[in-house]
Amino acid sequence: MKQFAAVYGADPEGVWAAPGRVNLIGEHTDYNDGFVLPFALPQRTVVGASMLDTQQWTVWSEQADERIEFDLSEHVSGWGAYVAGVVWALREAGFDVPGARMAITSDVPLGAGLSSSAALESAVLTALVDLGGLDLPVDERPALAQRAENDYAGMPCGIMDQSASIRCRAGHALFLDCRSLEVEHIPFDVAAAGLAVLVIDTKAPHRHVTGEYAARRAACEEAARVLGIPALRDATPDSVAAITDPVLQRRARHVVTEDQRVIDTVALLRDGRVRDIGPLMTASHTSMRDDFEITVPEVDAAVEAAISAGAYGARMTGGGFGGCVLALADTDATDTVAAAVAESFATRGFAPPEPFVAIPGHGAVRL
Ligand code: GAF
Repeated sequence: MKQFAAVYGADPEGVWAAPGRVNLIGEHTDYNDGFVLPFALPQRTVVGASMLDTQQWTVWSEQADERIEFDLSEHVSGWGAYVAGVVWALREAGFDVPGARMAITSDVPLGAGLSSSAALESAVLTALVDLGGLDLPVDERPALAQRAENDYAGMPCGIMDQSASIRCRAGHALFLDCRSLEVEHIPFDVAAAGLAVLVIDTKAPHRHVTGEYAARRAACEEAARVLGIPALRDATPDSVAAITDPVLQRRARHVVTEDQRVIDTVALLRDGRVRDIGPLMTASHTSMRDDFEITVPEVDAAVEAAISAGAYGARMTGGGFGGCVLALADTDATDTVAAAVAESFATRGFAPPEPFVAIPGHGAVRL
């Protein structure tokens, strides 16, 4: 890895990579013990690393253009929290983590809702586990990376993004049961169906993301408490209809209907009916807009323009309050859809969106 050699004057012992993700459907269901269906992107975070014989970590990031050093006595903030958080979480789990020098580079867009932080955590985790020969099975790694983000970096996320970055397979979407952590790799070869998933980065600045995310999570937990169930995974449309607080009822209704949409999407994909998932995607967006209230004008405009231009379905992906929209369209219609969104944005005075076609990639690997 040329960056490692440039910073440290030697080749790394190894190079590891972990991808960003888009979520096809199943938003804000993960921390409700529900279902999600993400796939990994080809864009990924790459970590070159070598062991040190002291319990110290030196980390250089190309994107941050910064080199940090820490040991076990310090709490690191900023981008380094995702690295130091992984070291901390591994130690909390009882592992003897090796000290290391690392060089990190990434082409996962930052702050676009494509899980750049999960990609960083997952790449660092995979590197440290391999370097140290730690006995941590792959299916137990996402919870550890999530712990780094929850308890070290302070973001109360669910387990979807780290699971996608670590467990996805190329050409497949990951059907994850966030309660049992069982996965099924669902073939998702959209190109073979003459289709494409267009990702449109709306470039909308994220507004109050962590606070609003935590508020949604708290509302879901409160709704489950009111219903006397462990998590909203266990609610039904009828039980949700009986919640008297109108806001809690809407939040819970999103989760219950969204879980069902994931299950319905998987059933259609198993039948090879890719085009037919479009209406479920659009219904998911409507639910996020009206019931969960996590969309912003830019993502609503992008969804509307994409559908008017012929997309079979479109929805915001990720935690919300900005970020990216997915549109499912015929392969030869993606330019038309992208142009329609750009025109809509120009008319409204929004910054130009950035579209790209997403190909389902592979989870974390040693290169
Ligand atoms: C963010 C979180 F990190 C995920 O855990 C998930 O809750 C998602 O928002 C919403 O589906 O990406």
